[in-house]
Amino acid sequence: MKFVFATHNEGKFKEASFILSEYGIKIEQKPIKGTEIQAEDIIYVVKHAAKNIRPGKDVAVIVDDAGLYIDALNGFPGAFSSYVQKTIGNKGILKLMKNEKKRSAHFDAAVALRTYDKLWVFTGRVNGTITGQERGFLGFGYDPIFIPEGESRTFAQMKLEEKCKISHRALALGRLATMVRNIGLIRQTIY
Ligand code: ITT
Repeated sequence: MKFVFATHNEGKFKEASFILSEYGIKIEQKPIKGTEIQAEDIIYVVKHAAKNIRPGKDVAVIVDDAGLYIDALNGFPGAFSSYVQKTIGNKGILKLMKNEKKRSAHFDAAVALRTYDKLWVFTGRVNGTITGQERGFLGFGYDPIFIPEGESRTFAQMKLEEKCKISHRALALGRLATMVRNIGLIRQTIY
């Protein structure tokens, strides 16, 4: 089975490659994602995108949609994280959070696996807090303003391997990979 990871986002692809390689799954990047609708629920978004992809019998396509949910902003930007990152960006978010004492937030990831005749969705969440200013240059997107629970560094101050031990994406893809192995979509060789 060939695994294709449908995204335009290079950072996401690098993380997914690392996470899934730990489970013996190799992926190829393709900038296809079906039609992406704007909806409040990332599970719905990912399901819709994956439904519109029709892979051949020997291909499985993975679609990933993620969002940052800030409690003091009632869950904003959430499912609209992509648009908000492109428009006001991290600086805009920090401005909205200026003087805000409540800094709690979480990242959610929803990943869909689409085969010729089936569709599965898995999710992952990481809780954390929003910083006062951007910190770090690694990662992508909102990483410089998010500190995961139990850490003092932002995701952008962590190496990819460190972020990928605890991230929303690692949890969701870990669940996907476990299912893939359980149903035998790939066969592991045990020496
Ligand atoms: P594709 O739709 O092509 O996969 P995208 O960047 O639009 O790429 P999403 O809609 O899933 O992906 O992401 C929403 C926004 O959240 C986007 O601006 C990302 O940069 C950001 N984002 C997603 N995962 C993230 C992560 O692990 N760390 C920081 N920011 C992230």
